[in-house]
Amino acid sequence: MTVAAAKKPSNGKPGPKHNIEAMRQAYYRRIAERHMAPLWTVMSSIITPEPAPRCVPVIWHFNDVKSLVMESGRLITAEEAKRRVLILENPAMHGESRATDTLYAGIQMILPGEVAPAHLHAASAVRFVLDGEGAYTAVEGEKAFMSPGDFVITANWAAHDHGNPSDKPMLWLDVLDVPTVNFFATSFAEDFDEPVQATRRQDGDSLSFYGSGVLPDGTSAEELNMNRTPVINYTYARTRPIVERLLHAGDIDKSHGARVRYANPVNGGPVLPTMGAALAMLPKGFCGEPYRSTDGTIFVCAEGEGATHLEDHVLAWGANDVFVVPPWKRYFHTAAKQSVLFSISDRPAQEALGLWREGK
Ligand code: 1HN
Repeated sequence: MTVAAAKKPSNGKPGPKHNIEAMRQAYYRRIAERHMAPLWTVMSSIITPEPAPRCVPVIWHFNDVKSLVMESGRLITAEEAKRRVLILENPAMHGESRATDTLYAGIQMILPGEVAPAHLHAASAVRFVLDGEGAYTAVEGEKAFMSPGDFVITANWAAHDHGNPSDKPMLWLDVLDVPTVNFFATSFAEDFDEPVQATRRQDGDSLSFYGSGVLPDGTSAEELNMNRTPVINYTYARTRPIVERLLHAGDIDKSHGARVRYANPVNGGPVLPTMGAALAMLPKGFCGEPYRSTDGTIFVCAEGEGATHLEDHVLAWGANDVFVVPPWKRYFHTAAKQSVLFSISDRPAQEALGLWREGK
């Protein structure tokens, strides 16, 4: 029905229901042509009373993942691919390269003798090592030789390349803030001048200089206030004994177990402004209290066996399985064996914006 055909109410008030509805629809079509829309038809879907994430709970079991990732090694080299990665796609967002609403995740594999050429970009990356020994990530001239459980950081605009001088393939989980960077339309990227960066520091220098209770003399105020950590590798060899100590000390959070967050050792802040990570040890038989928070979280089981229970899902995990807990979904962990869970989320970004919230 056109506007002309809709009967005009004589008293100036809205007319019979069918008339007013037809008039509204015609009006909406007219304003749409001018790139406008009525708020009152969408208000409750854009201002939801509670978070309405798109991502759903999902788990990738390492046995499947490893054999499929290894197969890619026969199809393309790391050099041709630049990064030989299988993206972990959230089933609710196929084709969008997202594990959660705000985070990208993938499994990267590098074969003995391969190099993944140096580049740099606005997105920040973290890696959690799953399998192999002795491949490295070079970040701004420091090669971090990696072992399973290591947590390696490539902050935004830090030049980075990977190489594998060992005799075993290495696999790791990459998590990047790519969807966040692209939400703000702030992506920039460049290839580095050389495919392999010249080594300017020894493996472990960044930890030794900035994460050992001393600081290089002359560390500037600017370096003290950086919004990202100067440490590029938080090794499992150092962090695991700390959560074990917490466990033995009885310092066990009722929901999260004996947990530490990875911190910028210079100022206590998160490792990156956009992403924060934690490592937790759950004692055998642990049954956590339900918890929820607004940060969508990617977990990796570093050791052990257990399950994460959500309202309508049970994610049963073992070593190297990767799984997603969506924002504001209530969950609790159970551990059949003593277990270690690594987790990463967008919590620092939410906190910086005053949005982060947690609850039972
Ligand atoms: C990247 O630079 C790496 O450097 C891995 O290893 C995964 C996914 C999207 C964009 C850049 C890497 C990536 C990535």
